Amino acid sequence: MAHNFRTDLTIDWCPGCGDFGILTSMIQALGEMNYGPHDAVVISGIGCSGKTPHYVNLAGAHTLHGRGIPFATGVKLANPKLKVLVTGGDGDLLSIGAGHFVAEGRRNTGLTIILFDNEVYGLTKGQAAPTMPLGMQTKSLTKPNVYNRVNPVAMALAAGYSFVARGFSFDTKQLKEIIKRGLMNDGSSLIDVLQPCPTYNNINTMDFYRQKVYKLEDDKSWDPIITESTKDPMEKYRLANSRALEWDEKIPTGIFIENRTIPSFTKRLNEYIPNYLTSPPATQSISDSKGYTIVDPARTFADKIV
Ligand SMILES: Cc1ncc(C[n+]2csc(CCOP(=O)(O)OP(=O)(O)O)c2C)c(N)n1
Ligand code: SF4
Ligand SMILES: [Mg+2]
Repeated sequence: MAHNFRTDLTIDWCPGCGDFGILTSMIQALGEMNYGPHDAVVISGIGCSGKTPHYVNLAGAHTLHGRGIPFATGVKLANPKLKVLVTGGDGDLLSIGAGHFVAEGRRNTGLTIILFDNEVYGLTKGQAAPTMPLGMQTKSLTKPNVYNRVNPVAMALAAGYSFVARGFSFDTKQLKEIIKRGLMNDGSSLIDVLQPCPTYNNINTMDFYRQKVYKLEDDKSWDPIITESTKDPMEKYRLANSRALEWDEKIPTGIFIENRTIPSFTKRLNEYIPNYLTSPPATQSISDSKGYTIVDPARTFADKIV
């Protein structure tokens, strides 16, 4: 029987919040990938977005603000067969967690990161998040924003994520397909999701996005996939970057880059640690039948002692 990916917990997001569409898309994507309860986990930081693991019927962890990526990296490295999803806000992933966000692109560990992009710190009552443009003033701010914004898609392309995409929380059909493609990627996937926060952000509303978003895939010549036989990968990056920077008139959604030539971090580790992928840490015993540890630190670190 197909696994039911929704827990029966009451969801406490505000009415009209874009988070609902993201959760629906995630749950549909997990179902259509035919995963079982032991195939995937969901890890989050702190924020309204951080509550997502409670609503998905999988193992998961609601960790610390900004620390979803390092926690998830540990999970993935211990058990590379798992699909590890990270749900985080624009504050969580691009402010306090920005260093981890960049490092994860360089590693390409194999995480599927879903960025809940509402331009505000929703949970803490609407302060300006790193995706809010300079000078914008929502109803939750006493003065216009004094910071300039970062563009998560351009940042992910620059950091080296092998799959970079953007969705809109109220286009669950497109978002579900993007999440499935991200989950199929062996390396790390960044999915920026435009998400209204009707409680604190009265500017980036559902109608605001509905009028601006367009789909990259509607252009039949759009081809974001890079393989070993792609003649000019740099041209694909140039095109992806220029689309990523579009914002004022129209906002593109869809897949910007899917680079299948970058080896995942777990494959790279396998070059250094014999049998890492065939017997990763999660499959190894750490205690005897009585529960006593069988790990011998002296033996583990023998070759490190000088
Ligand atoms: C170390 C630390 N600093 C600050 C906070 C307070 N805090 C909790 S959530 C949050 C921001 C949430 O905004 P975002 O990540 O965009 O998520 P959203 O609520 O918008 O989904 C902040 C600053 C915290 N919990 N821990
Ligand atoms: S505060 Fe904003 S982001 Fe948080 S649940 Fe409410 S509408 Fe959604
Ligand atoms: Mg936010």
